Amino acid sequence: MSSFAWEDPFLIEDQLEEEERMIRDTAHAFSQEKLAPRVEKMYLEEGVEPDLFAEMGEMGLLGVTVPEEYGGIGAGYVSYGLVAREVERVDSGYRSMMSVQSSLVMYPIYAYGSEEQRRKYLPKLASGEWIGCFGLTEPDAGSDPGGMKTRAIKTEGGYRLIGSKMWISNAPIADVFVVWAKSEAHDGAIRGFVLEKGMKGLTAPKIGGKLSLRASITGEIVMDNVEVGEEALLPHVSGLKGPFGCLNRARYGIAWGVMGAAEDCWFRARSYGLDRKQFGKPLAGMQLYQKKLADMQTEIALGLQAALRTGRLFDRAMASPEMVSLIKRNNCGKALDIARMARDMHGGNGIQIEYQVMRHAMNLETVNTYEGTHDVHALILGRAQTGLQAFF
Ligand code: TGC
Ligand code: FAD
Repeated sequence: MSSFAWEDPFLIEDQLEEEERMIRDTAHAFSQEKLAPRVEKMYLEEGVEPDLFAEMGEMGLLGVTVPEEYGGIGAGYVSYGLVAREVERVDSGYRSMMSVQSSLVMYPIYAYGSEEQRRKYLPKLASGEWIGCFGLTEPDAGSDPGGMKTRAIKTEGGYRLIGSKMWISNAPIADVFVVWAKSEAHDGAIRGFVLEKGMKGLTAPKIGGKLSLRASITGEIVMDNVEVGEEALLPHVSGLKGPFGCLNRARYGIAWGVMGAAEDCWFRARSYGLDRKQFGKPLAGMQLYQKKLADMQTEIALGLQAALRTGRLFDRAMASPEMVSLIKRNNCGKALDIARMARDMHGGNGIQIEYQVMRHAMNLETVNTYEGTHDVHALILGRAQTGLQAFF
C-alpha cells in the first residue's frame, strides 16, 4: 500500500492529463497572485473591476472549451472545471464572472450562433475586451423560466424586445447581452438574442444591497422596445433547451468551483486548529475538531471525484443533465455546510474578513441558489427516477 495524501485522498492529481495540469497551474498562479490580494477590499466595498476580464482573457481563462479559431484554447471540460476550482478557491464571485462569460455567453454564441456572430463576438469575449451577460431569470420567473414574460415582436427588419430580466451577473458592465424571449414569430417559442450595450431602450441598472457575491456585480436588464435586426437572433436553437444547454455547462463548472471554495475553508480550518490552543493544547488535537476535518475531507474528496468523472463523460459527450444536477446540487450543498463549519471552527475570528471563511459561506448561499436551487435539482433527480414531475 502507498502512503495516504491527506489533502488529495483519491489522488485526483494522478488522474489528470499533462495539459490539464498546466492549465490548472496557470489558473492557480493567476488566482493566487492577481485575485487573492484584492478580494477582501473588493468584497467589502462591493467593488467593480471590468479590467479583470482582460486579465483573465490574457491568461486564456475565458472560453476554455471554445476552439482556438474563435479565440478560446480548445481544451476539454476537465480543464474548464479545474479553472473554476482555482478561481473559486479565491472567491465565488470571480468564478461567476468567468463562468458566465465562458458557459453562458460564449457557449451559446458558439453552439447556436451564425458564423458571423461567432466571428464578431467570440474573439473579443475570449480576450476579455468585451464583457458578456446572460438574461434568463425575470422578477416573476426564477425557478420556472418557462413562465418568462419577455417578448420578441416581429418587425419588418427584425424584432422588438420588451421585458425585464432580474439578478443578472455582469449586466451593469456588459457589452454583450445574451437574452431569452418568447418570440411571436416562432409560435411563442423561447429564442435567444444577442444585444449590445448602447442599443436604444436597453439599460442594466445595478442591484445593490447584496450580502453575498459582493465581488461580482449583479443587475437587471430592462428592454423597453429594443429594436434589433434579424442578425441578433441566435438561429440554431429554439425552446428552453437553448438556455438549458448553456446551464448544463455552467452548472458542471460550478460543481468543480464550489469544491475550490470548500477546500480553501477546509485548509484554513485545519491550519487554524493546529495554531490555536485552548485547554492547553491545539484545537486540532480535539476529537470533535478532528471529526469536522474528517467530514470536510470526505465530502470534498467525493465531490471532486464525481466532478472529474462527469467531466470525463462530458468530453465523450456522455454526460446527462441529471448527472450535472446531481453534482451541482450535492457539491453546492456540501460546500455550504463546510464553509459554515469552518466559520464555526474559527470561533469569533471566523466572522472577520481576514479569515476568509465567512466570505465563502456568504457567497455559497448564492451559489446554492443560482443555476437551479438545491431543491429544484432534487426535483429534477426525483423526476428522473420516478417518471413523475413534482414541480407543480
Ligand atoms: P421541462 O419540461 O423539463 O423542459 C423543457 C424543455 O427543455 C429541455 N430541457 C433541457 N435541455 C437540455 N438540458 C437540460 N438540462 C434541460 N432541461 C430541460 C427539455 O428536454 C424540454 O425540451 P423540449 O424540446 O421537449 O421542449 O421544463 P420545465 O419548464 O418543466 O423546467 C423545469 C425545471 C425546474 C427543470 C427548470 O425550469 C429548471 O432547471 N429551473 C431552474 C432555473 C435555472 O437554473 N435558472 C438559472 C438562471 S441563469 C443563472 O442562474 C446564472 S448564475 C451565473 C453565475 O453568476 O455563475
Ligand atoms: P424562486 O424560484 O422564487 O424560489 C424560491 C424558493 O422556492 C427556493 O427555495 C426554491 O427552491 C423554491 N421552489 C421554487 N419552485 C419550487 C417547486 N416547484 N417546488 C418546491 N420548491 C420550489 N439568473 C440569470 O438568468 N442570469 C444570471 O446571470 C444570474 N445571476 C445571478 C446572480 C445572483 C447573485 C443571484 C442571487 C441570482 C442570479 N440569477 C441569474 C438568478 C437565479 O438563477 C435565480 O435566483 C434562481 O434560479 C432562483 O430563482 P428565484 O430567485 O426566482 O427563486
